[in-house]
Amino acid sequence: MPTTSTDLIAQLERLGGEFAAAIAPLADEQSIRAAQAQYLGKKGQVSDVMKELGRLPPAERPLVGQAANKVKDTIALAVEERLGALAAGRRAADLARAVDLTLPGRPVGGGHLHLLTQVRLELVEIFAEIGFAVAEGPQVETDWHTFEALAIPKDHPARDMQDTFYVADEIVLRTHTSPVQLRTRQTHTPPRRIVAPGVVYRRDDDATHSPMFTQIEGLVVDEGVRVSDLKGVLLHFVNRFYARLTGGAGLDVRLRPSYFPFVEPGVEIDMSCGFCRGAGCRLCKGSGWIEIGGAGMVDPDVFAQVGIDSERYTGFAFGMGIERMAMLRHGVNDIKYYYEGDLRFLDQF
Ligand code: 2NL
Repeated sequence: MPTTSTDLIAQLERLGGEFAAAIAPLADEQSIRAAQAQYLGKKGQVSDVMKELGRLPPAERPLVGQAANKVKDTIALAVEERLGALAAGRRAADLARAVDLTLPGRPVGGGHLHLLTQVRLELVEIFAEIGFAVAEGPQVETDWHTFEALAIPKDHPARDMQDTFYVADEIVLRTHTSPVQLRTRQTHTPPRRIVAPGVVYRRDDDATHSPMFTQIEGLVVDEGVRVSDLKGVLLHFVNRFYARLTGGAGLDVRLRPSYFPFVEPGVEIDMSCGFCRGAGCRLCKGSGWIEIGGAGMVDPDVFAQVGIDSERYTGFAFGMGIERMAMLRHGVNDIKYYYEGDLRFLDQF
C-alpha cells in the first residue's frame, strides 16, 4: 500500500498524543528522559515515520516536516510539564512535613587558640610576673644578627646550608630567637630583662624535629648578675609551668656544664622528673631528670659586639623549645600533631 502524506501526518499526531499518556505514570526524571529518547531519538518512533518521507512526492514533504516539528514541540512541552509537576509535588511534600521549631539547634563549635599559642602566652605571663618584657623581631634575618654577633664562627656547622635555610647571600631564616635579644640593644640599655618567643627554622625533620618550630629565649643584663640568678629564674619558671604535674610538690632544677658559642660558661638545663618524682620512668629514662633547654652567662665577646661594657655588666641567657615543653606537659608524642590542623587533636586543649 503506497504511503500518503495524510497517513504520515496522522501517525505523527498519534505519537504526540500517545507520549503524554506514556509518561503520565513515570515519577522520575531519568525514566521520563528515556521515554523522550524512545520517541525523539535517532532510533525513535518519530524518526521511523520520517524514514518514509522519501517515498512521498517532493511537494508533499514540507507538510509532513511541519507536522514532525509540531510533534517534537508537543513532546518537549509534555516533558517540561511532567517534570514541573514532579518538582511541585516534592516542594509541597517538603512544606507539609512537620517541623518542630522548638527543637534546640545543632551546636556550632567555637574555635580556640592553638595549644602552642596558649602555651606561648602562658610563658610570657610567667616571665612577666618576675619582671621580663616581651620582644619580637623579624624571622628573616641577617647572617650578622643570627651568627656573627653571637660568636658563631664561620666554619660552625650551624652556618652550613645543611642546617640553615638561606634566603639570599648573608640572609637566613633565623635558627633561634637570639637576634631578637641583640636587636633590643638598639632600644634598651641595661638593666634589661626580656623574653623573645617566636618561630625559628632549621633543616631538620623527624618525630621530635620540625623544620619550623617555636622557641622562647630569655636574656637578663644588669650589674652583678650571676649563675644563681639564672637558676632562680628557671626554678620560678618550671614550678609555675609544670605545677599541675607534681600535685603540689616542688620541682628542682640542675645545671649541667655544656657548650654554646655565645655563652661562657654554658649549661644544659634539667628539671627533676615531675612524673615519677625521681623514681625513674620512661620520660626521664630512669634518671629522674628531664632536659628542658640550654643556658649560660653571656660571653663578653657577644656584649662587645652590641656595645655593652662587659666590665660593668654581666648577664645570662636561656633558650627552650615550646613544642617540647607542651609535649612534656600534655603528653603529645609526635611534633607533627601541632602542625596538621586535625581538630581531633587540637580540640583536646
Ligand atoms: C637551647 C639553648 C640557648 C642562649 C640560648 C643567648 C642569647 C643571647 C646571648 C647569649 Cl642574645 N645567649 N641565648 C644561650 C644559651 C642557650 O639555647 O637549647 N635552646 C633550645
